[in-house]
Amino acid sequence: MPRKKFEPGHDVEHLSILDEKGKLDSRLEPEIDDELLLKMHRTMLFSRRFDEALLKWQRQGRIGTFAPVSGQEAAQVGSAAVLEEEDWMVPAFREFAAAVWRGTPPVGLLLYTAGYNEGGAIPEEQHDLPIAIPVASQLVHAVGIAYGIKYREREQVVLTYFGDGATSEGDFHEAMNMAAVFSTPIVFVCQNNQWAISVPREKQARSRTLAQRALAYGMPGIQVDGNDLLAVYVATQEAVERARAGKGPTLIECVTYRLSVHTTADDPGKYRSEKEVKKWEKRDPIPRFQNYLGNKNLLSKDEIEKLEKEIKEEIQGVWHETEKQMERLGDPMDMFEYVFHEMPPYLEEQRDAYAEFLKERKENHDG
Ligand SMILES: Cc1ncc(C[n+]2csc(CCOP(=O)(O)OP(=O)(O)O)c2C)c(N)n1
Ligand SMILES: [Mg+2]
Repeated sequence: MPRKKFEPGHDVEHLSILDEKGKLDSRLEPEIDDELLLKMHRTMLFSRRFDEALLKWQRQGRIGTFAPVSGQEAAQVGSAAVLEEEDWMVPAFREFAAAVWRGTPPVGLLLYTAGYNEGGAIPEEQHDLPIAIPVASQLVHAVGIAYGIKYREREQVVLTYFGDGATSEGDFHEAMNMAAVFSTPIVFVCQNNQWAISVPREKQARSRTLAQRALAYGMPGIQVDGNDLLAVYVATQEAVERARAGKGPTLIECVTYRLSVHTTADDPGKYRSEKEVKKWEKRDPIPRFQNYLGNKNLLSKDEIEKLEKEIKEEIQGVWHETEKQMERLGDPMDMFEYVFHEMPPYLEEQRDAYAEFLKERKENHDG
């Protein structure tokens, strides 16, 4: 036969369990204990309110730029919640909700956005990598960790986050290929939030889904409603189980939306319509999940109100604590640290000149 069809080995599915109107497909409902459901809800709500506070503080000139998470809380919390403590989480730059879930203190996140490098430090026992700004660069690091886990015959899994825009980077393809060829224990979570700054999803790839890119590398790929926490949780659980059982990587495409600005340095009004934003506001992952919890008699309107109040106070506390820490942190000489083990001579020269400059300035000031 001169022509025959190849079977790609995997199918690409779309998974949705709780639709945007809050209707549950009970056949697909996962068994998650109540305490975990409520903890996931609290983390999503905290992340949304923290995001809003950060934006306000940035507009007031108190902190620097950051990449808001609003709209993507279910994609992050629903996936991070599947990990065990000893697993690894490798973020890009928008993963504040996942970081909070993993135990990063919000004070650290706030310090980081205020420009204090101390805030970027991950507690030693926490298996997370720091924020990675160069798009898709974290994916190769994540595969390296997964390869190390396999080599040492450990039972850990790596979960790494990236955006729709990152799938056009060479690093994405290199990471996917190596992960599959060496059957490493890794889950790739693509948060397809429809935009890479001002570049829309359609200009990113011609393929119908981003999930189907997995097929070319010989790994399973699934697309989920990324604003449906239950669907994200189920798909991640399947992928993590597969990885832990030595069956290799998975690509999960979470279809979601960035409800806020790309970063505080951008004006989305210049490239996307109000109508589009309104459409996605109706698909907000948080009220949808609240409906679900309400229908299960786990969370009442009064309890939500109480929680909102508690979170507001907590966030005020985070600000006060951060302000206190800012008084004692932030040596400008730190900018010369942490990149080179042995500093190149030209940087040594700059460091010494800067130290001299600071000394003179202080003497003039004191004098
Ligand atoms: C290698 C590299 N190129 C360009 C940039 C500038 N940049 C920052 S975020 C971004 C878009 C990323 O889009 P996506 O991967 O969809 O993630 P999102 O911001 O939507 O979460 C770009 C181009 C960068 N940080 N790194
Ligand atoms: Mg994007």
